Amino acid sequence: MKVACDKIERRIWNPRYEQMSRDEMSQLQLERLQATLQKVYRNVRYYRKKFDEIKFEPEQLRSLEDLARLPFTVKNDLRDNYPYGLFAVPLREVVRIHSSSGTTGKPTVVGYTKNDLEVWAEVVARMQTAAGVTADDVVQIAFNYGLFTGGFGHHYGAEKIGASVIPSSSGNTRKQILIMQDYKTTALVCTPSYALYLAETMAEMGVDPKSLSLKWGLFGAEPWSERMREEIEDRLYLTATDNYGLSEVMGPGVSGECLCRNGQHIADDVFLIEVIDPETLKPVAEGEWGELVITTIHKEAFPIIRYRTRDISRIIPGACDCGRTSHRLARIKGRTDDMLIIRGVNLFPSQIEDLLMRIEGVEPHYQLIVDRVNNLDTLEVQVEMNEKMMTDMVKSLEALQKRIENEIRELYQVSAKVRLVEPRTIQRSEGKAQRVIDKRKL
Ligand code: DLL
Repeated sequence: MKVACDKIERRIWNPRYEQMSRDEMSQLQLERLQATLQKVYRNVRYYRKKFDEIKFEPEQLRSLEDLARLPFTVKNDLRDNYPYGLFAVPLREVVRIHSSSGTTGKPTVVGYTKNDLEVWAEVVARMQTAAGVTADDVVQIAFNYGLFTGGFGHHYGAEKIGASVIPSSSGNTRKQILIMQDYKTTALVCTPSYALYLAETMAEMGVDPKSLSLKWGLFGAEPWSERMREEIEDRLYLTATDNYGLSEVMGPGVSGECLCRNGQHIADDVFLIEVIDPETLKPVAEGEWGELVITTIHKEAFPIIRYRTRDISRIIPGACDCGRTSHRLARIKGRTDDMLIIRGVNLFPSQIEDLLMRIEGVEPHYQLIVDRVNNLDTLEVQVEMNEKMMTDMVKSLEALQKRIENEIRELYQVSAKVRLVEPRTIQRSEGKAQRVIDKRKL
């Protein structure tokens, strides 16, 4: 169910910042960047050392372009300074701590002052308003509440808007659906893969999604494709938007789509985003794809300078029809560390997803198994067939497998083996889906 962009009532949470002229915004960014650099130079030994090494003093920053002179910060720098080494205020002023575990090594720890929590709630309120949420909505937050930033991050934004918030957290899928029914949830907040899992469980329970009150779906925290959006909208009868963030720079709230759904609006007064070529580390041309590098310019406890996110996106040039003046991010294609290199060909799981979603007879549940056999990379795509396919097409299974294999080869020049598996055999996720099992790394 799509809402046409020109037919929607355009609510903007904070017109002063969301509709600021680009010149005024650049000036504000410069001032906030200068203040941030002063602060980290004074208070964080790690940054002082890095700046001293290149003989950079914060006063030397005269323009936003000068930021490119500074070194990057990477995840390992956070780990090396575990747990509090990069905090820019004494722990006494920190009122909240989150962390993200990742798959290897020590977790990364981030902190927030009272004011940081205010700013966080503010940017999330803007993003949720852009996605349709108002004080009249009942917002069910099915993200984990805990060290992960998804639950608490969305929670305080929705409360700030004045919506009725249901902190259902993740898991308990059947109970989530009962809550949705009984409490008349109008906005669902979770990962896109969990939204699909909810739809599937509804079908099992005999709950008709049309009988629910869902209007808005705010999905994020993992890569997903445009076709996955269509699938979720068709199954859940809501309007789905994408939103992005990461714990190292704050959590959800970095950017989010408005109902025009033509890129995610960045909270430019809080985050400075550069796009670089991950090989040369130089900025890409305007509008080109590359790795996002984020500097926070309005944080107290845990400011971060030129953080290499590993996320691949691009800035969409031009203005949005919604009236916001902010820069916009294209849908995140994936992470450089999730990018598969199969016999030299680069491939993101989201590209396979996009292809699979166009093929009749298969479900949007898939997993990619990568291995190395006799020194050659192999890719197996496991994808579930739907019930109908199971019953009436046993003969043509092989043909379908071949068809998908051919399409992958034609589109991405990768030879993959496709294995159609029975419905409900691929593990469902209550949070971020695991799309890739790379046995080469095990
Ligand atoms: O996932 C924060 C978040 C929570 C964002 C809820 C949106 C909604 P982390 O656990 O630190 O934080 O993971 C951050 O997840 O670097 C991306 O690789 C990925 N990611 C987040 N949002 C999106 C998105 C939260 N909309 C990492 N599309 C990021 C694609 C996303 N990838």
